[in-house]
Amino acid sequence: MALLDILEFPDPKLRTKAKPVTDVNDGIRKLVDDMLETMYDAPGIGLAATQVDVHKRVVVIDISEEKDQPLVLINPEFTPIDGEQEYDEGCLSVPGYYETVTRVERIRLKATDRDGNPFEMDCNELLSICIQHEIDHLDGILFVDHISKLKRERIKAKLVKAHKAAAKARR
Ligand code: GNR
Ligand code: NI
Repeated sequence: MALLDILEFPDPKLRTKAKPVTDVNDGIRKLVDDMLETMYDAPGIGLAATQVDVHKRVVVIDISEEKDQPLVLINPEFTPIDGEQEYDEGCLSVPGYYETVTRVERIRLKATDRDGNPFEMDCNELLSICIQHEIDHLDGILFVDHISKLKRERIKAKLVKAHKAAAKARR
């Protein structure tokens, strides 16, 4: 297992559209294990491969209190069922910032598990939010794309400044 580096906004690599996984093999399972370790270490409730600069459609999620219910989603897709919900979202790629995002409340998820078996499930509440947030990452979309341009540009400027200060401290 290994901890992976997480890309941060406004890194243009976060805009890459991830490619479908054609074969769930040991290389994909190694990526999944490294992503789970990275997500639990961060800590976060989800992580998309895009965030660790791997442009394959792989997501890990664990919204459980005990952090003992990992969910592995390969080639995830969702269809909206109904409703809308607002939630103060954060993102490991936008550290320190939280903004209210409106998303679909209930969705039907279709994905493949770590053994290559397809499955479907209906999701609501936080799990639904997290799945939509992670699938956005695979399409190069961040939660800040769902808020006003003014707020997004403010967050961008602050993160660029923080990245410059961090780079300077490292020299
Ligand atoms: O850890 C995370 N928390 C979170 C809170 C509200 C909505 C979405 C999320 S996902 C985020 C981890 C992350 O950045 N996943 O891509
Ligand atoms: Ni995120």
